[in-house]
Amino acid sequence: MAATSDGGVTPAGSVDLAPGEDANFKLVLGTVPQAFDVIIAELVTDQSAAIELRNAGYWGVISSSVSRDRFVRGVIGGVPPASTAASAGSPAAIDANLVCQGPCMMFDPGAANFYLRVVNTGNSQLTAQVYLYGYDLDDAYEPDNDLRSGAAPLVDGESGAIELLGDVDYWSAASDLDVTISDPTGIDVEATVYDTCGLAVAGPYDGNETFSVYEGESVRVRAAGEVAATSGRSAYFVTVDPFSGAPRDPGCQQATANQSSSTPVGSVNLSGSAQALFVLSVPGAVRQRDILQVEISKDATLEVLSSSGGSVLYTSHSRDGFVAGSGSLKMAPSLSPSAVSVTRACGGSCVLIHGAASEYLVRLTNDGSPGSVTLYAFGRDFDDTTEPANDSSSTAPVVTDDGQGAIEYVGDEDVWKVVFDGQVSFSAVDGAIALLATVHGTGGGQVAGPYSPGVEFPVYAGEYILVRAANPDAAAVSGKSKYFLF
Ligand SMILES: [Ca+2]
Ligand SMILES: [Ca+2]
Ligand SMILES: [Ca+2]
Ligand SMILES: [Ca+2]
Repeated sequence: MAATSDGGVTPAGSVDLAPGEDANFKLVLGTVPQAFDVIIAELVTDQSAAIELRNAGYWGVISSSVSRDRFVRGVIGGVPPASTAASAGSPAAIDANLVCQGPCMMFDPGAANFYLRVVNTGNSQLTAQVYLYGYDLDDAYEPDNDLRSGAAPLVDGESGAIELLGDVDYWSAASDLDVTISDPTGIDVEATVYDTCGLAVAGPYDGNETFSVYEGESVRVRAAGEVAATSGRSAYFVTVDPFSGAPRDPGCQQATANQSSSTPVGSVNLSGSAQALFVLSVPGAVRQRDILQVEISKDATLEVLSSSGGSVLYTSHSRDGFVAGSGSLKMAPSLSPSAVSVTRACGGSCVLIHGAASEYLVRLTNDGSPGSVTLYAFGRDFDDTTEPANDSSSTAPVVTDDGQGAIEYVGDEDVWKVVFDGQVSFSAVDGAIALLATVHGTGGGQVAGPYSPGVEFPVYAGEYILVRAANPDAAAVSGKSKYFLF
């Protein structure tokens, strides 16, 4: 059965089916997909019937329809399964209509091949014509509105349609508004509000439900379920009313990392255990520094997530350190205070990242005490001055009488070369995260240890000492991870 380009004026084929009988057509789309947004397959009948769009191998059902009101992904219950192999169809064209005249579906074919199966699900003979034609989507904002960046403005009386399975339509608010998205006559829709950072902040709301949208936010409209329909059954309308001012928790803010440890990149007032979100952009000049330090002005939960807002990469609950993932840090037993001055401390929870990405999501969860929380995010050099040479035994520094380093980022390992036979004293700053030292032979194999800070151990010329965090997922600012090898 060949697709037509006349907008559905000419039928592409016909069926004459006894109750329970089906017919199969191999679809010949030719150049029609290049000339139109989508293909419509439609059976013109008021009788009980089903159509199924099947894949190139025939047995996979892509979508189904038993009504002019909608089509759904996959099969529809109650339609008898195919029991015979597909038969090849024959040619022809259609009738341009926003509303189908029987079971119908729209699909974007790409370069794939398809079969159409027509089933008589009624109790009497079904004689009907089948149309297969190229069609341009009626939603004027397609396909730009598939992305938030291509959202159309929310204006009273505007409309859109969910004409394809999986279609999403974004709308943007230029001012504070109350919005209602009407339910289409054929399918149900739902609306979700996204903040200026693209994070879902309210909804989903059903069709005909009124909700508030703040300036700069976006509304995403999609079908409630895996369903779509031609515009006559999937069109929805936008109603805009004066803002009713329902308050909402502080939304997301944009922040840009800098190179100053004393210049905040953002702040937020938080009460109780409220949360705040920042989308943190990290400019190239900051990424080129050794460390990106993300720090807040109090000991509360600081999480650094991948930019999509998906997985938690790092978590810090206090200035004492941080861990990869969402666990919490176990502290080493406190040692006697060190006489050596501490290089750097954080003023609150902080996370240090070596090899920063261009964007993160930063989430703060308040500790219960109300007040303003300040966010810092800055690029800086390692405090550990033997980085990155100490990452490899071939460039490792020599243990002299004042070897010192720090485990500043998750995964940091520091290798030291031994050039004498004797004793080495291993110590760390008071309150440091748990650290370990191991002794390795010239071939790299471990020959002694692990040792914890506060011990002396024997070493021989030619050996190496490796220092790392006891928890391989933990690290801390140098004031909480600095160690000494005497
Ligand atoms: Ca649409
Ligand atoms: Ca869309
Ligand atoms: Ca180090
Ligand atoms: Ca290192």
